[in-house]
Amino acid sequence: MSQQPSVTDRVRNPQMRARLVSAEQAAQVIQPGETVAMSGFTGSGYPKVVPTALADRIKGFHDEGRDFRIQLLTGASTAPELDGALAKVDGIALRVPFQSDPDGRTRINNGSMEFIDAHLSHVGPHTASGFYGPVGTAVIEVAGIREDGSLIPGTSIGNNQTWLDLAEKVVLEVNRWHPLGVEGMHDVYEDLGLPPNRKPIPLTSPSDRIGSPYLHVDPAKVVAVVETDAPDRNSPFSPSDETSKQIATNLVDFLMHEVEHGRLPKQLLPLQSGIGNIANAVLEGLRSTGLRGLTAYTEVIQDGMLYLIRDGIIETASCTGFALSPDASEDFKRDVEFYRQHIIMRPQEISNHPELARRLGVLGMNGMIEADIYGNVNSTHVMGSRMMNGIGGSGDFTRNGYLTAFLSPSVAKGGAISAIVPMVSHVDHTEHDTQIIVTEQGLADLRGLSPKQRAQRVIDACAHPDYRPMLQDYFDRARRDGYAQHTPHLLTEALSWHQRFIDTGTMKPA
Ligand code: 0RQ
Repeated sequence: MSQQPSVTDRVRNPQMRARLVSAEQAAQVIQPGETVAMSGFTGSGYPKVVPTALADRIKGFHDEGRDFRIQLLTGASTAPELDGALAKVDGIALRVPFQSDPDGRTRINNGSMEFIDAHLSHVGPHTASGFYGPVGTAVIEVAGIREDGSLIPGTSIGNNQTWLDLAEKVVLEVNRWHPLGVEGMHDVYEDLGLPPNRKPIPLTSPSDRIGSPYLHVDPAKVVAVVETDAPDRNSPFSPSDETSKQIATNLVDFLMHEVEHGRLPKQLLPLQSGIGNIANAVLEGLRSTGLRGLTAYTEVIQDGMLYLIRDGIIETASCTGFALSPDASEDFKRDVEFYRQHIIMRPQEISNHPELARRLGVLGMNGMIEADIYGNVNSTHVMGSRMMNGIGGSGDFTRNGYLTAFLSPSVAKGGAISAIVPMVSHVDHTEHDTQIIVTEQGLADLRGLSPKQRAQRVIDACAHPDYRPMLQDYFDRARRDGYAQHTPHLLTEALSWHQRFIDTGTMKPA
């Protein structure tokens, strides 16, 4: 029988050890109506047992006909044990700033849960400025508590330092699942301040370390410490399909063309990559280019990026969290000493900082729901109304990066929806920010083009052949009959494709 490691391995501070309680006891500190700030970023480093115990407590209240809902802040999306458990019992009145849980999505879209979809770099400073009211309790997962009471972060940092600073009460979940070898991988820069007291952030390369490897908390605020041993969400990746591979090929060919023409350096620029199969296919595609010594300045490391680090193609990656499959997660844990030399985890205010994205010249690559012919992009809303996940970090990087691309299959739902439309049904990224649009059909480089030039490029390069003639017809008639000719539109028709889908189940005319 394997010997259970002693509590002192992970909770080395005696004062904190004295606060060890069960998850159920810890959940008692959270009161109805509180704003609760939890750790967690794209399914990594979120508390695993207190949220579930809180959900049970909330259900008990509801069964007795009593109100109990909270305002929930996190870094980004979490997992079924947190977002899922609380959404299922109708325990969340307001959610900020990003979530991808199916039950949460249903509640947001049936109107029973409010959701504020915020740029991830904004959430910490906006909470510190009081935009979301006072924070009652912070529930933060860590890998360990040191003798001096400082905290060893786990697989994400997100807004944790801000939550620890702002909350009245703090609950810590110490999770043995995190390898102790993560100690030293983090770089918590705390000197951010708010206007008018902000200073330049002294970071000039993705590999710079400018802060402390530890999180800090006033021990007097720590009301409960809970031990856990549970894995991050770690969902498996399906292998890239032909469409994702073609999108990746189109983008990678373009990047190599830019290198050949001296518009990008041989090591490219610090990569920022969204998550999902297309992003993974792009990272895979970079492997075959022969490029080495790359860097990443991104928010999430997923499988493709981890393996580029393992194989020496990416030298340093800066992030705030992980989104790994079970296999990649095992790889990370097994070789954590190696990865610690190549990965730096930072607060999301730093990983997604607009000024740093601009100065480092990030090369951004994110998914989208739809783009219009002029280059406006919708990352969040299906048919203008139904929230998918949220803007996440896509705006932080798109507005401020050096070269930024949006990637999507040209059609969705078996061809019933065109991802290229006359006018987007919701705008997250404007035509002023969008530079490159890529589908499996091709790539439109919109830099240096006027609106009408952009429209023709997007129709020719990116539209699916089933929709290309319809888009060309719309554009031609808008140029002939539109109110004005700078950005020609036919306003009564501009959103008619979306209405047709709602009415008939397809954007294609009968
Ligand atoms: O729906 O799951 O029901 O089949 O959207 O689409 O093609 O699998 O692509 O997983 O990359 O997601 C924009 C949602 C794309 C994502 C979005 C439907 C499609 C499918 C997923 P099903 P795909 P992806 C880093 C950066 C915003 C946040 C961001 C996202 C589902 O990339 O959330 O960039 N981005 N963060 O069928 C109706 C359309 C559609 C559509 C796709 N035009 N109309 N449905 N779908 N296009 C990470 C963080 O910031 C944390």
